Amino acid sequence: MAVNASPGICRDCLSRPQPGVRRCPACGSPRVLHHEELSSLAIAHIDCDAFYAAIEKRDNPALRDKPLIIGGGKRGVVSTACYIARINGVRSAMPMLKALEACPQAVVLKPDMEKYARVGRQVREMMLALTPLVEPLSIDEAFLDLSGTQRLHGAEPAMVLARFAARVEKEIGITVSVGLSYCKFLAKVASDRDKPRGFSVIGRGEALSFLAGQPVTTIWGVGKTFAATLARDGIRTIGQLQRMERAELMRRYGTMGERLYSLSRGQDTRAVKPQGAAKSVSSETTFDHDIAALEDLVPVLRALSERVSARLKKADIAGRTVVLKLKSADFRIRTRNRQLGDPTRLADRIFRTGLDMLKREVDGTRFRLLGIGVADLTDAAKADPPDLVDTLSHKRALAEGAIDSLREKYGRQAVETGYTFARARNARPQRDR
Ligand code: DCP
Ligand code: MG
Repeated sequence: MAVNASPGICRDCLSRPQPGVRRCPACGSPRVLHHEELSSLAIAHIDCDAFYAAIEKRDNPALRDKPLIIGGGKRGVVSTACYIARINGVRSAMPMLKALEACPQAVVLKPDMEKYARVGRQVREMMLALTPLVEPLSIDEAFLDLSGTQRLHGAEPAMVLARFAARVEKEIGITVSVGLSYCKFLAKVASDRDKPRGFSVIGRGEALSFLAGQPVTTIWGVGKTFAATLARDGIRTIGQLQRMERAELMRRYGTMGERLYSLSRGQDTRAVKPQGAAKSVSSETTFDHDIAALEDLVPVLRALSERVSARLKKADIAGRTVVLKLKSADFRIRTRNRQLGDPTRLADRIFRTGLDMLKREVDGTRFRLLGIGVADLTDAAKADPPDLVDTLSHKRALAEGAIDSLREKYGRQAVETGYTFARARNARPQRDR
């Protein structure tokens, strides 16, 4: 690391040790944070440590030094294990029997969800006191965007976060781990790097070299299956992705290739979206009779796409990911999604993307529900750029604008497109989300 020009932060007494000083001169703590970009990074991911277990230990100090497993209940699996139990090999989602084989001396408690939700809300309220831009991901974790809050807090985001972590310990009695970076992807990766009671920073300057050594599964959205696909192509590390061209990645992996390209280079422009902001706009319908045939599903899909589009246009927003939802006669839910090159609010693009996914799902299965929607919402400014959309769909976009204005004048039924005209006779009224 290069020379640290700015002072560090003592995570225990919150003083500012001089650059490079490892042990806090004020309190003697070794938990001193230094990073060259400490004063400029503002996107954080905060995740509570061994959340359920930490709450139970707080409420019963006799459990403090014992291995503790929260779980059992209906599914018979581990919800979480404290870090002592983890040393013995216990993991979340492990069958309880296996967990107790690994750690027979563990204390097991059934989850008390109401209590955990209450603590989760408390933590969230403390986050909201720092910035309105808090995006919860689950009961115990959230993204925070602290850009532009320096004057309000009289300190840079890193210090605000260090104070926050100390305050959660003191006032709520559990610990958190903080990841600080310039984008969501790396903030989340960072928070996981130094658990528990961690504070990890990934700056712009080190993003590429840090990522190069990571496995592809570090990338958001790369699960076991996709990692296996990449491994078959000889790709195991993010460094390998960094050396590939965008076109090559897109040719091989479609829209996922685009994500591999940008995230492998530490490029992630997703904004922190506060709670309450809509996450998706969708519309779905349950049929009176189950439908298996594509030609019967298509008009429904078209009508639903138009509803979604109308709501996007009204709210002046657009979505970058099209989501298809199907429920089969035996109540199994399938969702498929596809990311577009640019956000859209056009019924035609939503429909065509949905149709493409729908075609792959039609295999004789009888469906009782069909839904379509868009996620990854953005404002409409960047939606459907005419120069990037191919000429044909540009014409369709213009036609769609014309249809919209006619409908505005004369009502929805005034203009039926070829698809909705044949609207399935057996669709019930739609439900919007
Ligand atoms: N949880 C669960 N089942 C899982 C994973 C998690 O019930 N398979 C619950 C229990 C956790 C809580 O959600 O306490 C938060 O999930 P995390 O993945 O953040 O796990 P922990 O907070 O327990 O541990 P860590 O310190 O790794 O964040
Ligand atoms: Mg957690």
